[in-house]
Parts: sequence; structure tokens; C-alpha cells
Amino acid sequence: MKLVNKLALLPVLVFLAVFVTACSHDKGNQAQPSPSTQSLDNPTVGEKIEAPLAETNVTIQNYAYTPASIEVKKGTAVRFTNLDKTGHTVTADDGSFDTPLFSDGESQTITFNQIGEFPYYCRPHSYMKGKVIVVE
Ligand SMILES: [Cu+2]
Repeated sequence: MKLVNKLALLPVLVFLAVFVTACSHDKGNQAQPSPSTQSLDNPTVGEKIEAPLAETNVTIQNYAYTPASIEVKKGTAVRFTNLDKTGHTVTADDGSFDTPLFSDGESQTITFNQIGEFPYYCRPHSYMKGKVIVVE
């Protein structure tokens, strides 16, 4: 009978052991000031590890892409930021990429992994044109 009681307690003991271990593990991490503090002070360091090769910015303002033509290396993420109140898109002439309408300082990022010239336009305002040239 007593054996049964001990067996019933076993999961509780295992749970407590795991819980205590997890807690002390957390405290152990907090006790290391230099590496964790550095990454907290510099959150962009962590972001850049996952980011593509490079990042380039294109601004959309007054119904125009600036710069209208950019040359980037393969693998570059191009971040388009629309400062107009009006919604714009970044839509490839060949349909290889497209964004939803965005506005008011919102951004859309497109990563270019293929070499070539990628002219694009804005769907609601087809006179708005830009081009991304992707090189090796
Ligand atoms: Cu537009």
C-alpha cells in the first residue's frame, strides 16, 4: 500500500524537480551580465543575423519612388516606405512580386534573389514607376 502512495507522488516530485531546475536555469542566465546585456542594448544585432545580405531603402512620397532606380546585390532586401497618405503598391511589371496597398509611413520589404532588372509600378497609379537592378 505504501509503495502505491510513493508511486503516486513520483510525478509530483518529477514536476517539482523540473520546475526548480527551470527556475534556477533562468536565474543563471540573468546572472551573466555582459553577453545578455549587450544583446538587449543592441536588438538590431539579432535582427541582422536573420536579415538577408543587405538592406536598401526606397521612399515613396508625392506619388514617386525615390530613388526611382536602384542597383543592389543579389539577396538584398529592399524596404519600400510610403510616406503619402494615399495607398501605393510595389508591383513588378512581370508579376514576380506585388504588395498590398500601404500608406502613412508603412513599409513593405521585398528580397531580390535573382539577377536581372525588375521594373515595377503602382497599381492604382500606373504612371508611378521604379526599377530594381539586381547584380551578382
Ligand atoms: Cu500609387
